[in-house]
Amino acid sequence: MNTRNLLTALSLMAVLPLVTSNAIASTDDAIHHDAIPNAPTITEAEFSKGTQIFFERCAGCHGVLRKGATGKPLTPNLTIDKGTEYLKTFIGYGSPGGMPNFGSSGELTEAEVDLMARYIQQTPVAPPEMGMKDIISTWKLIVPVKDRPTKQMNTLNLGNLFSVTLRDAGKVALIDGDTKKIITTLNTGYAVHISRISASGRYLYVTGRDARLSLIDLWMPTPSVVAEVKTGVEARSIETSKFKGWEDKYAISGTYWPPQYVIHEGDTLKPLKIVVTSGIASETGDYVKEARVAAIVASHYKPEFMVNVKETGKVVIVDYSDLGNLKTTTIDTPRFLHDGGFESTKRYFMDAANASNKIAVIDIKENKLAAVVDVGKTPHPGRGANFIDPKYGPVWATSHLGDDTIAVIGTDPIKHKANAWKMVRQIPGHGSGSLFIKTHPKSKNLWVDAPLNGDAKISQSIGVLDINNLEKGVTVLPIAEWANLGDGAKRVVQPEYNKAGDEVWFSVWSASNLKSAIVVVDDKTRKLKAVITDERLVTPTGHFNVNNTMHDIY
Ligand code: DHE
Repeated sequence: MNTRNLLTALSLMAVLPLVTSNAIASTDDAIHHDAIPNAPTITEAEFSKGTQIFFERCAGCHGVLRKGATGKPLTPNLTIDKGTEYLKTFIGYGSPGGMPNFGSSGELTEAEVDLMARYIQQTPVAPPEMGMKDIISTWKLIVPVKDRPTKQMNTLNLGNLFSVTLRDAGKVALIDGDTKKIITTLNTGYAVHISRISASGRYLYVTGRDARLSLIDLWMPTPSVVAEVKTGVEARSIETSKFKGWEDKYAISGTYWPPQYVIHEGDTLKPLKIVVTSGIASETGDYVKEARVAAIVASHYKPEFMVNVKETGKVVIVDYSDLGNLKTTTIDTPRFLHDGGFESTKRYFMDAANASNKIAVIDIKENKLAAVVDVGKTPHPGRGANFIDPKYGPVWATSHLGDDTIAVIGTDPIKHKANAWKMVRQIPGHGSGSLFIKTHPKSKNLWVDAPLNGDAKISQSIGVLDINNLEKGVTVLPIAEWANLGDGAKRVVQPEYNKAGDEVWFSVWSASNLKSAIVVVDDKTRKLKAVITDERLVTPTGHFNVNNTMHDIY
């Protein structure tokens, strides 16, 4: 484990003793006494290690309380019946439904797979809640606004800058899209998840999986972190106010744990308002404590954020024009909401309800559910891809975690009414285990990855389709082979365009002790343009172009 992971684990452990666990302080080889008498034997030391591994690798899909969402529920009433051997096979080899192969990929050792199979048969631990006092005590204003530049103090072409997640290093790398050189790497939270950019293009917001938010001022002579705050123990989303007149005013962060969202001052991250998302689920009427905040998007039409509450199947539209009298509209959708993005006019939010195999279409002008579209198994669009289909007009597309199809949905209810909110095509993609799909208004290519596919040939390559000839099917490009990194498990993840829309960037994501790379492909010729390698490029995953992220171009 690297030092950073160790520190994170230690800080997490510092939190967990406050927790409703049955653990008793004891020596390392003491047996953990679980509330469930027939849970398999596990020592206190193993239980602590299991808690750490579960947080780092499993909680994202299965939930802190293990009640399930993208992944299956793993509560002891279910896992004990399955037994340790069965669970070991699942953890070791994964499943076609999207469970990663933690054992055969080398991410967990045989002993760790065995430990985790026993760990998930114990009673889950619930980390503590965090209120305003707890959150504000973590807030660090590193450079106050008055001490920051009043104009851009560097000569960088900020629109073509990429913020690259260095997952296991707990950093982001800022890469100059023109020269392909790393400008700087900056310390952020553990396993950074996404970067988002303020409406003016000046501030970059980064969230760690550990809910540490970092605010980076791109106008500094060398862009640097000017504020930080920790809003919980698990998070995936951050967004900023984009409506005219509200540029850079607010940021909003969502946490998986505690289940809530926080509105922050845009230029300092000071927390201003916390709203808890636990509540009643849309389809079942059940009370859900762990109702986690997944994707958040910002309206360009009104001073509003759209907040996905995963387990309750609700999109909460938050009007940020008056925080003291907060107005919200709650839209019931199928569950479980995960990620999504706008169609080309940005009036409709195409929102993946992944466990229901559906896309919920939210009309953010009228603030209501416009449609629900059946797609393939476990849609996972990232932000999706918008293009003009030669037959069906304007469309938005998603690929899937659970099958190898691409769903193409008509998005123009005015000129192509008959196709609107219908899956007009279901075409073969690159393989199941896909996470992201992308195109650009200037491109005729549709790129689709499959990093979680069990076949290394598929997870290490990319599929590309010609938008004007979708029937022709996928052409496969061996991206990892082009990176020429040698042996070792790797995954090719997330197509992302440069500002001009003539290059596509991919991460070749290897283990933290192996070499990784960013591969840049010429969009027109589909030929290799550049391979970015650098010893600082540790486990690159998401990479976010400033201009495209700022304007929601995808
Ligand atoms: Fe992500 C986006 C959650 C695993 C890379 N991921 C998102 C979003 C959510 C999410 C809710 C949308 C944020 C938004 O738009 O506001 N991701 C989760 C999980 O819960 C999950 C399944 C499991 C976990 O433990 O985190 C998960 N994600 C991964 C990965 O393993 C990836 C490939 C590598 C990594 O860095 O962890 C990964 N997720 C990404 C990326 C985006 C993302 C690159 C942004 C895509 C975009 O184009 O905006």
